[in-house]
Amino acid sequence: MSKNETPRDPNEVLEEYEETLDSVLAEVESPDETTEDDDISLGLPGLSLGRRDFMKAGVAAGAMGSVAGCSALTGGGDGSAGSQSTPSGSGASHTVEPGEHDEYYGFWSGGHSGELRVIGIPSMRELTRIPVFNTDCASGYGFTDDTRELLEESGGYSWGDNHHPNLSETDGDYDGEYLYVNDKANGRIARVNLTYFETDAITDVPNMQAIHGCCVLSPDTKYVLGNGEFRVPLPNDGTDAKNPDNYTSLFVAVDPESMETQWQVKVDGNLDIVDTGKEGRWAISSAYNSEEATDIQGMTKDDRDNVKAFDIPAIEQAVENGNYEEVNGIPVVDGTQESSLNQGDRPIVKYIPTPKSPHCVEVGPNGDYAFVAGKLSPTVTMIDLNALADSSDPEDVVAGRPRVGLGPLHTTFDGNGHAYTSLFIDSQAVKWDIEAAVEAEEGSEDPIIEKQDVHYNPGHIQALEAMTTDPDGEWLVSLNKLSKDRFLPVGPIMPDNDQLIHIGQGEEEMELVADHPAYPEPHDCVFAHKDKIDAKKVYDKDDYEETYITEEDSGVERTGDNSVHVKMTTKRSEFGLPDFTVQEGDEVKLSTTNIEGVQDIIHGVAIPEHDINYAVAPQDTREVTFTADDPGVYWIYCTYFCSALHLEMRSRMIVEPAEG
Ligand code: K7E
Ligand code: CUA
Repeated sequence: MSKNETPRDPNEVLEEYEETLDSVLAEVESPDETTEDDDISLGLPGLSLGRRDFMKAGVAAGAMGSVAGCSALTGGGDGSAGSQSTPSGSGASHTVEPGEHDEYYGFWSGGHSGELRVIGIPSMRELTRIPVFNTDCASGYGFTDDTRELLEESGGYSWGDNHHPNLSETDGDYDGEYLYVNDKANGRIARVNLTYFETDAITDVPNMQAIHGCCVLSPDTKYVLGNGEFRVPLPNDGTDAKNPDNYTSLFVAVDPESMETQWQVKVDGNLDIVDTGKEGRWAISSAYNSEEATDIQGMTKDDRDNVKAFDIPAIEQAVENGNYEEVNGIPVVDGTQESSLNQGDRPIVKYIPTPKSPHCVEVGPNGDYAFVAGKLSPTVTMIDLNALADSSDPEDVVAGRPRVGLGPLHTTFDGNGHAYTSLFIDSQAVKWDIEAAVEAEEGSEDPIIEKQDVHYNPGHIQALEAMTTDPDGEWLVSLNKLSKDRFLPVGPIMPDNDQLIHIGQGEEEMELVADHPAYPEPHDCVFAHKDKIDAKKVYDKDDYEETYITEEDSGVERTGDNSVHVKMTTKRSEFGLPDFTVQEGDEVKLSTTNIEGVQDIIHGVAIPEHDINYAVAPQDTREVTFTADDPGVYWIYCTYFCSALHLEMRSRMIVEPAEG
């Protein structure tokens, strides 16, 4: 909007949004029908909205940033369906006493913050953060030589948008080795080493722009798989830029060890989220743009989109037979509907028609069904993975389609026959019976057991170890996009709200137990029992490449006319060198080893006015290379409060003026 244009009435904007949403939800019967029961007063004189409109208002409020009267939400409500208080309930406690440990690790994607967060369950305490696509001042990730190179060699971007964290699996269970996560923004996949909780590899996947869906191929992590969401020309080099018909979406397989791109499959429409069956054969991807349009009206035009079922061994066979085109060094297999590879009795990609613009795919614990949440359709489509191989009519593979509520996005499982689906528009978690949904007619609400209000507009929903073959039940987290009135106001950019819900073993009612504000913006999370992760507390120097430095090694070595290598140790409470001298213009390589063997004694190496600060954990060695441009004295100091003499833990870098 230009400066002198009159700002629009927020209510007008809201109305316009509602009209758009109504038009895309046209297939929902009587969408505006509300009952007495559902009425929620907004607390504004003369204004009363139905439950559905109330939640929609929430969505629009988030998009617009400000809506008059939004703050009145706290005063409103008649205590019915939208009650915002925490229920007294059955007394399920998520308290972890001081000094006690959580039962589970939760790994949260950090969205466009680029980082991951590690949160203990059930306490919801934040344990640490793992920088992945961002730089991080506290750890020095992106500042030390190895981590800076990692970011530079994977594209040199300063941010990423991680959505889907996945733990490596052996025999369908978490093996605690690695976590893989996508970067939606720049088409990358990163790996985090769970021995040290550090990012150790990032692959910039060729030919793809937005990698949205990301998962590992169960049961043994043969590949890390990624979905291309944004259609782009192939190759995206300026040709066909104005010809969207020729854009394409790719599905990619990355090797989990080498992190190299193995092959890609080109499809019709686009690709959104992906999960795999439990037997290593099927990867199921949702999609929302079978129209292949470039604007929202076009993308939501058709009543059907296609879920794609990738037959992994069939694709591998095609690659082996040389049935591909090589683009930027990667074999790209043609998986479009017209492709000859899809005409025989073993097509490489099956296209399964699904109601309008579905969102997520999650495969249930026993691997029988893939659950495709409708997003714009109020249903979840269950795809029978056992029927996929032999069925020629794609409709035959639909095992059930319960009507669960408005805006279903994601589904999770308790391992006791129940599915839990997040309802973005209704702001609820709905619990339903999987087998009852198979028995029931399409569109039936009978399988629904219970609905729990959440606050507000949930995206992912995740129960303990729900992505393994043997989920643990007990706790579920609803990752809500908006918190609105749930926390003290902190300015217009409000936290998200991750809510902890007790589900027990599925026999009890769901109970909301805790709100947890989250910095923007988590999408998904994954939980592993603490016994499955073996995090080291001290580095093993055999695990890294840099040369370990002893106290005797501390010193300055001139390595060229304009370069020096400074080596020094760190320990309580001194650096290996009280001072060192370099010449103006020298390229300085500074190597530091923390020679302590005691856990939790970290030293920081900060150099003022040189943009350098990094952590060195016990027995770790880190290197940083920089240019000493300005003559002068620079106090190097320790940034981790390591001892009573921490403030005295200093060294001096003296930069002598160049001669002449
Ligand atoms: Cu639904 Cu990127 Cu998994 Cu966000 S995605 S919510
Ligand atoms: Cu070392 Cu503070």
